[in-house]
Amino acid sequence: VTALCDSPSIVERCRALGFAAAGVCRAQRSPHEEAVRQWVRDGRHGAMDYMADELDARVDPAMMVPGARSVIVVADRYATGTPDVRDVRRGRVARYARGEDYHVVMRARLDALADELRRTHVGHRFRVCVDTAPTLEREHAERAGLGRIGKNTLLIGADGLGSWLVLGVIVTTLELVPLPSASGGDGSTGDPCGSCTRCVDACPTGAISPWSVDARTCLSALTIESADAVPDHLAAAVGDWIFGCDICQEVCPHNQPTRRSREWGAHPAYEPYAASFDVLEVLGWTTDDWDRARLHGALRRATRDMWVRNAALAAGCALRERDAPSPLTADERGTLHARVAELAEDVREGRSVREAARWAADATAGAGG
Ligand code: B12
Ligand code: SF4
Ligand code: SF4
Repeated sequence: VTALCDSPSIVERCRALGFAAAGVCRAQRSPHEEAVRQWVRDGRHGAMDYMADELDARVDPAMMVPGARSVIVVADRYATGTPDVRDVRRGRVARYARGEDYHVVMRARLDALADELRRTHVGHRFRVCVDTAPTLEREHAERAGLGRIGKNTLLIGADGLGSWLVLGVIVTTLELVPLPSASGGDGSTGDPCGSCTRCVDACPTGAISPWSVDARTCLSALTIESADAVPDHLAAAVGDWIFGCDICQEVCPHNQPTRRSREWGAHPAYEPYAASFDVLEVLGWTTDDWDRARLHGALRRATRDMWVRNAALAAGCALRERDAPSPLTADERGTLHARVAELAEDVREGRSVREAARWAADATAGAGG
């Protein structure tokens, strides 16, 4: 086993740990600091109050880990982007959450790496972070050569790797020499989009302006991060998403299957076991049912009320859907409509659930929405 003495040996160890891509960059203050602060000033962080906290640390790793000199960045590929077989009776889960919880899967391996580094580099600090600390993971990844940031704000790996990636970092006081082409790709930097605007055009709520996402309207934020009622004008955009949204990645040319992209595969831990949920079933969930559904940590980020609210929105969309590939039968429409009408009147339910159910019940029970 080689000692982890330099960047190439660390990247090699990351690959051995099963990461699709890994790299090293200097810990530096964000050149986009002002864009980050403006995003928060504009309220584009929506319900995520934590994004307004610790901004100084978020834009400067040395504020998070005093004396930070380098960042080790890794990526797991969690999906290949195979199109879903869709059915309006089932609410889709965003691909990153369909298998095991990436926070757990990545953290276990990054902790092992950090422990090894602590033994070889006594006196240095190594802080592991998978969404768990205020830092700009995509920016570190871009700088470490894992890919480039697209207009949808996601990190797109080079050479067919695409954006079905989750990221993790180790911020350290250790001085490491950056490896710009560590992704195994062409190491190129700059704009991966050119004149393409597919994600901007396809986003059902218009949440994307190039290189910025508005979390007040992004379905991912509305279904996973916000416990509030979803305004009527956004409800119809939910479609068949019950947890998160993948549209801005599904349409991206960098995620279309090619021979090279197929070779990358996906890490086996993310093999889907919860790709979609029966909408009517979720509409009937009690808190105990939610608990018993064996949702992993990432899926439990949405509470029982949020799941039921999301299911009510998906039900409203299914009831309004005229051209679905597998439209509801008259009986199914009746049952779904009765359930949302019941929820809308149930005073034991919170406002977000009742409002979503009321919006769904506004669709007529008969054929044609
Ligand atoms: C908050 C957050 C969200 C929010 C806000 C999204 C956002 N774009 O910021 C919400 C809830 C909407 C969200 C949704 C999703 N998220 Co999220 N999210 C985060 C989190 C925790 C922080 C992101 C952040 O710092 N935002 C701050 C704002 C200011 O960033 P920004 O607007 O993108 O601006 C930056 C750049 O665009 C750049 N920039 C600004 N101007 C310009 C101009 C040019 C030309 C360029 C090149 C760059 C540039 O400067 C800014 C600073 O870097 C990160 C984890 C982390 N700690 O990094 C995960 C993270 C970004 N999310 C992730 C994922 C998987 C998702 C979803 C795909 C999940 C889903 N399917 O539902 C969606 C995708 C939606 C989307 N298009 O962004 C992954 C992304 C992996 C990847 N390939 O990039 C991350 C990295 C989590 C992880 N550990 O893997 N997320
Ligand atoms: S995740 Fe969905 S709603 Fe959010 S920016 Fe992407 S396409 Fe738009
Ligand atoms: S869809 Fe087009 S504009 Fe959007 S990230 Fe992909 S290449 Fe860039």
